[in-house]
Amino acid sequence: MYFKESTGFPKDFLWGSASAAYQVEGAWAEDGKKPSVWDKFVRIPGKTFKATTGDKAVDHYHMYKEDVRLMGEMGLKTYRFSIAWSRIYPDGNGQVNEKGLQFYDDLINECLKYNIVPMVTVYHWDLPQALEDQYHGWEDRRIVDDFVNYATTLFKRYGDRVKHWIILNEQNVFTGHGWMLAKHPPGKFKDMKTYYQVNHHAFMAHAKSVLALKELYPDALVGSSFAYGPAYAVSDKPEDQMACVDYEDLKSYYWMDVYAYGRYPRSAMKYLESLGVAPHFEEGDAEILKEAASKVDFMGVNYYKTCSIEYNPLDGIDSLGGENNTGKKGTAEMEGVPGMYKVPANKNLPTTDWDWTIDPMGLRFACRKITSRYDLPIVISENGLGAFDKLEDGKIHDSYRIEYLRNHIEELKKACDDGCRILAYCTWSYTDLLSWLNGYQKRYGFVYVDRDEDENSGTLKRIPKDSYYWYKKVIETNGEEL
Ligand code: BGP
Repeated sequence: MYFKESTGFPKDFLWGSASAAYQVEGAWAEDGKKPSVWDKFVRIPGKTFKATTGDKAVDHYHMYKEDVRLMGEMGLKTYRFSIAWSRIYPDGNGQVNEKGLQFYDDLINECLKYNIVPMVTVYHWDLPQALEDQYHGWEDRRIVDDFVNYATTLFKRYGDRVKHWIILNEQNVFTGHGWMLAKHPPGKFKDMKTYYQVNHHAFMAHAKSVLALKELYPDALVGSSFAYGPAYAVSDKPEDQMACVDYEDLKSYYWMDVYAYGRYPRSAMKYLESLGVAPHFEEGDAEILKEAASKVDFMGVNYYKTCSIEYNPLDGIDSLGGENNTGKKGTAEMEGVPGMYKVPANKNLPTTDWDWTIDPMGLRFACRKITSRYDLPIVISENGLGAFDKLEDGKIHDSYRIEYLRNHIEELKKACDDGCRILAYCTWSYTDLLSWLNGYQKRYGFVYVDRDEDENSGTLKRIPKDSYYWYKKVIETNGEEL
C-alpha cells in the first residue's frame, strides 16, 4: 500500500537489541552451572567453525555492567537476552541454583537502572546436558514438565520486573538443525519422525508455560520467536505457486499456526500422516494448545532472509540443502523435496558473505503476512547483518551494517503505516558474539569485541562501532532520522 504521509513508529516503540546466553556469557562452568548440550556438542571435532566454543564467549557474565552501561548511553529501550537453564537448574530439574538466579537478578536490575526494558527469552537452545543424559531431552515427553517447572521458577523470581517474555527461540531452527540436519545437538540426521515429535513436545512446553505465566501475571506479554523466512514463488506458473503454498504450510505455518491458533495446518498434518511421521498427541493436548494460543500476546519474528520457491518434479533434487558456514560466497547448496518444491537462489537479491539474501522489503512482507493471517501484534526479536568487520585505527566503520539496518527499518516503518502492530525491533546483536556454527568471524554487533577465533586471544575490550552512534540517533528520533 502507498500512503502519502507516514504515521511512523508508535510513541512507546521499543528500540532494542538482542543476545543469547550461550553466545555471550562464557563462564561455562562457574557458580554452580553445569554443562548444557552445547557445551558438549562444540567439543565434537568438526561441529563448529575452527572448533570455537562459548566457554568464554565475550565474557558478558563478568562484563555485563559495562555492556549495560553502553546500552544505557546509547538510549536502548529494550535488551532481549536469554537465561541459561543450566545456571538455574544445573541438572535440568531438582535442586535450584541460587547463584544462577542471582546473576539474572543483577542483570535485570542493571537494565532497569538505565530504564531499559528487559525482554527475557526462556529458552535459546542451551538445554541442560543432564536432561539429555536422563531421558534424551526433547525426545521424551518428560521434558514438558521440566521445562514448565524451569519457566515457572523464572516467572516467579523475575515477573515483578520482567513484563516481556519469549518462551522459545526459533523452535523451527533448533529442531531442524538438531534432528534433520545434524548441525545442532543432538546431531541427528533426517530423523523425521522424532523431529515432529520433538516439535510437539516443544509446542506443549511453550503452551503450558504461557498458561503458567498468565496465571501468575495476567498482564505479562508473551509469545515465542519464530525464524520466519517468507517465501516467494519464482513465477506465475500455477505449479510454482502451489509449491510455494506447500512450502509455507510445512516450513512456516506449521509453527506459527500452533502459536497463534493452537492447531497444526490441516494439509501439513495430512501429509505427515501419509508418511507415518505425524506427532503423537496425549489426551488434552489439543485443548491446551488452543487455550494457550488465545492468551499469546504477540508473534515473535526473527527475520534475516526470504527464499524463492519453484516446483520440483518427482525426479528432481532430493536434498536438505547445505548451509554456508565459511563466509565464502556461493557455497550454499539448494534444498528440494521431489514432487513438491525446491529452493533456488533468488537472482534479484544481493546476499551476505554467508549466502543469506538481503531483502529489506521481505521484512514488511513478513509483517503483512502475519498481520493478515493472525491479526497479532509483532515483536521483531532479531534482524541484522553478519559481516567481517575490520578494525581500522581503533575504529569500526561498518557503513554496510548501517545501510542494512536503515533499509530494514524503513520497510518496518511502512509496515507500521500499513496497520501492522509492531511493538519492538531488536537488532541481532548488541555486542559481537559467538555465531553457533560460524565462530567469532561472523560479527553482528553495534559494539565490537576484541577477540579472535582462538579461545584465549584478545583483550575482550568493547569498542562501539559507527553503527552504535547511528542507532543512538535512530532511537532519539523514534526512527525519523535514519
Ligand atoms: C538466529 C539465532 C541467533 C543467531 C542468529 C544469527 O537463528 O536465533 O542465536 O545466531 O540466528 O545466526 P548466525 O550466527 O548463524 O549467523
